[in-house]
Amino acid sequence: LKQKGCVLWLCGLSGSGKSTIANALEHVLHDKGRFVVRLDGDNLRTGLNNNLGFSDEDRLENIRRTAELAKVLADNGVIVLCSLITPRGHLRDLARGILEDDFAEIYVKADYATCEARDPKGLYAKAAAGEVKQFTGKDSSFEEPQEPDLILDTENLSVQDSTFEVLEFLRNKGIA
Ligand code: GGZ
Repeated sequence: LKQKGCVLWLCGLSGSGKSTIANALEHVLHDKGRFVVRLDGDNLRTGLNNNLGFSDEDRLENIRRTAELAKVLADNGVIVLCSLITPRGHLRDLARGILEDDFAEIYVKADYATCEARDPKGLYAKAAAGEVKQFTGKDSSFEEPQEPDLILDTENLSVQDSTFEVLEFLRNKGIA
C-alpha cells in the first residue's frame, strides 16, 4: 500500500532556519522509512528555476513551478519539504491552490534583525551595503502569514525543538 504523501511548505525570511529544519526533518523521516524530497529555493534557482530573479513576477513563477513539482512527488507518496521564502500571502495561496489538501503552511518565524545578526551567507551585510537588490524584508516586502498551519519560532526554539514540533504535526495528521 502506498503511503500518503504531503507537502510541508516552509516559508520565512532568508536565514530564518527553513533549510536547516528541512534538512533535520529529512533525516528523521528517512529513518522512519519514508521517501522524502527536499525542494530548496536557493538550490532550485541553480537549475530548474535558473532563469528567475527576485521580481514579483519571477518569485511567483518560482513558487508555481516548485508547487507543481511538489504535487507530482506528493501524488506518488513522497513527503516533500519545500523551503522557499514565499514572501506574500497570494504566493502561499497559489501553492495551496495547486496542492490542495496535501499542503501545509509552516511559518519559520524569525524577524529581520535576528536573521541579519545570523547572516549565515553574508547576504544581509551585502543588502545593507546596497549590493543585493529586491532583498526580502528590505526593499522587497515580506507579509507575515496570517493563518499558517504551524509556526516555528526559531528565535526561541532549537532546530531539534522545531523538528519535534513538525513531527508531532505530522502525527496528528496521520501522515508520519
Ligand atoms: C531574497 C535572496 C535574494 C533576494 C538572493 N531576496 O537564504 P538563502 O539566500 O540561501 O535563500 C534565499 C534565496 C531565496 O530564494 P527563494 O526561492 O526562497 O525566494 S522566493 O520564495 O521569494 O522566490 C537567499 C537568496 O535566494 N537570495 N537574492 N534579493 N533572497
